[in-house]
Amino acid sequence: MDKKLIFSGIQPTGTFTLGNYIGAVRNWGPLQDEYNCIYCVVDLHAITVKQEPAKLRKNTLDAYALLMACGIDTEKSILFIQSHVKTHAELNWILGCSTQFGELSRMTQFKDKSKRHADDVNSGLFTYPVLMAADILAYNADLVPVGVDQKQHLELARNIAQRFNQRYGELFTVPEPYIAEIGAKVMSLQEPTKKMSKSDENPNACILILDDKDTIIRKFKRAVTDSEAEVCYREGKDGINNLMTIYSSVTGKSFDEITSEFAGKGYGDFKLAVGETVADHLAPIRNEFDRLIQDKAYLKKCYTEGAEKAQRYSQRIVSKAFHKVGFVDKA
Ligand code: AQP
Repeated sequence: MDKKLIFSGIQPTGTFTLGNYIGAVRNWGPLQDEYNCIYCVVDLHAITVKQEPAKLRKNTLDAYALLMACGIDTEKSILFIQSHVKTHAELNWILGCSTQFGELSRMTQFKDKSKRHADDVNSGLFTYPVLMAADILAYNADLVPVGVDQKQHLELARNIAQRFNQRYGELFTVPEPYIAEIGAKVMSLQEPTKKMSKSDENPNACILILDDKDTIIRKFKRAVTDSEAEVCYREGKDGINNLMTIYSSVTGKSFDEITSEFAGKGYGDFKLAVGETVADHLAPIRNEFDRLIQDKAYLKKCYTEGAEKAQRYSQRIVSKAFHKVGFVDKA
């Protein structure tokens, strides 16, 4: 039987956080042996909030190299930059005409981001999930590994695919989410009821995967917890629950094992252990990133080849969509 197809993307809106890593990117590498994988840096999505052009260009290259440093192998997977492949924007338009205003208005990410960026509630921010549907459907992906925060967008992509298929005849695969059991939502270290985000203005709120060891330990030491002193996973202990989730997903230990390990010890010991473990886990990624980012020619070769493969792959599906909606075929 043919291998199933995986698609996922990440925005180059800053260095990846530990949330991006644990909730999504870390799982992408191991999937390459079992599935055909297509991954991309979604720079078109990034400009739905204001970006400084030079910084966006740098962040995009960094994100590409970081994905490689996290284990994406360009010999096994297609890895490319979204704006290099024109089918995404083309299919975005077609799918936008099969998406209702009301559906988009219900998206919680739009509500959150339009509050956070109240001076720039642009139409790209509103139609972001349509472009995300186009990213996925242009490849007829079966599975989409994402963090829990993207589940609602994926539901919408499924609805859009079904609606198009009903209206114009079968074309799109209806994709399934692929969500990690532990760490699907890593929370802010400063406000543990809020998800950890690259664009958080408080640098202590998130661990960046390129932070050095001292910085990582310092941020964990400052993490907001509670006034008890018991390391256990319980409702209401949001800060500790988050640290336990992080520790568990990096060490593979269960919550019970973690509770036993820190029985009789204070939060200080626990935070230090989490910090050291995370820093040691991320060190090889930082080293590999430092090596890759020096070699711009190699990166260029990889992303150029990746875009060519992605264009060829998606063009077949998007041309069929053009035909189905009634556009005259190009000679
Ligand atoms: N805190 C998180 N916990 C688990 N998974 C997360 N993801 C994001 N934050 C967490 C997952 O990371 C993947 C890539 O996300 P993205 O960059 O495309 O967009 P995002 O979800 O908007 O991520 P950020 O970090 O919050 O970016 P900004 O601040 O720019 O909006 C997705 O699979 C996402 O689920």
